[in-house]
Amino acid sequence: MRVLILGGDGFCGWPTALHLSALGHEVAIVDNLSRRKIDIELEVSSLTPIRPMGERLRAWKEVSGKDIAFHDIDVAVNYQRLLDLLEDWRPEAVVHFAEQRAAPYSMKSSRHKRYTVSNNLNATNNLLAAVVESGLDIHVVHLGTMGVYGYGTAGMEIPEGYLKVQVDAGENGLVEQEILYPANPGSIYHMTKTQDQLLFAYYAKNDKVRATDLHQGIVWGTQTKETRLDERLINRFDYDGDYGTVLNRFLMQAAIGYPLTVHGTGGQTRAFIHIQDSVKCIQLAIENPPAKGDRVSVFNQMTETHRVRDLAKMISDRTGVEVALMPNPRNEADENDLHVANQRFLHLGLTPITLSEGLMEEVTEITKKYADRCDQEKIPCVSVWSADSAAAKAGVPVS
Ligand code: NAD
Ligand code: USQ
Repeated sequence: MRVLILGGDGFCGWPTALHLSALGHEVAIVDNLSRRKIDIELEVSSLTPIRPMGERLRAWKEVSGKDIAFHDIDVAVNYQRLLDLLEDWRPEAVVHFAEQRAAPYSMKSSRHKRYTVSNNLNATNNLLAAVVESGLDIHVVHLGTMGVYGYGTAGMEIPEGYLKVQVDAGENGLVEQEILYPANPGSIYHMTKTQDQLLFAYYAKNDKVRATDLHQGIVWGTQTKETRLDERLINRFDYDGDYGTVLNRFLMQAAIGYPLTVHGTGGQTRAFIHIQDSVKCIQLAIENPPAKGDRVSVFNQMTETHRVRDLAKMISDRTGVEVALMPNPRNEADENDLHVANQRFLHLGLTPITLSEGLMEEVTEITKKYADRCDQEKIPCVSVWSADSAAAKAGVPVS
């Protein structure tokens, strides 16, 4: 299959491109390198020494004998170049990772909010409009987020995208409907993903675009089978207060003896998936497209849930590093339960990789190996959600 990967230079996109290429798919990458430019803005860099795109692709050719083409296109801005590429290369599937994905970055200032909204919504709308204008039958696979459901305790298992509801319609009795699960975003970034959902629903209904939306949990780990093959293929590892995600941050903090930065009480429960399973899920999604005319196919792309303080305790018990309870810079529930349905991927054959000593050890090894690249001043989360959480600006532990 010909698969175009938008955002193929990123943390999830790069290992996905290699995985699909290794399986024999013809792969091309589109990326405007905005994530690398944001590193320059934030004066931070991936803990792992990621190579420039040209070197990555030459190394992959040497290692695998396979070519991956690269196109430097801003899909949120350069609609015509995206359309020309679809018409010339005629992909059968497009995997869409090309969005600004950090909640803290999206909350830094009004400029960051506006950039995130404009980048993410235009990227998605441009892709869908270009698929329609090309007249090609292209399956669009989008990386969404578990965060579209919100993080209150739902009191039920979160279904895969759709919720059955019964409405009391008076004399018409009870009306049953299946609706998109009510959106409840916790940041401007998560809000863009809830709006992406409506774009997919609309284009699937109106233009019969085949669309799959993957509601992904927090991705942890860094290496996959393919990125391990050569140092030059190494994947990105974000550890800073804006882009670093919780489990990878804790593993990295433990490796350098930095107290684990738990926000608030650490009572937040979140969904997780290892990067190796993430690339496998994307493979399964492109191999199982919805029929033309179907509604958007939604999968919950996660394998396990954990409470933040439990993760911290487990890592602290393993390594002896202390836990520091920090004022929470976000507006989010202090405590929540989370139960998530993920049967759709399990039925397609996913055998989940769950948190294991071995995989945590691999992350620890990598973070130790590159510890000298860590700028400890970049570890605290200094992006605050509102004046209420401004006290957190100081980044001072409360215990
Ligand atoms: P990332 O920032 O590492 O990668 C995104 C890539 O897209 C970057 O290389 C960036 O340069 C590119 N990009 C952004 N805007 C673009 C544009 N307008 N035109 C072209 N390229 C553009 O992020 P990631 O961690 O790989 O996440 C990929 C996707 O998966 C995101 O949409 C994110 O919301 C979703 N996701 C990520 C996680 C996670 O834990 N990392 C979890 C759930 C969902
Ligand atoms: N947290 C800490 N300490 C830290 C960092 C985070 O306690 O040092 C807490 C946060 O307050 C939050 C939880 O850990 O309660 C998760 O934060 P995170 O930064 O790991 O994840 P999040 O902001 O939700 O975003 C990440 C990705 C995003 C993706 C999302 C999936 O950056 O692209 O959409 O995970 S999900 O969380 O399932 O919505």
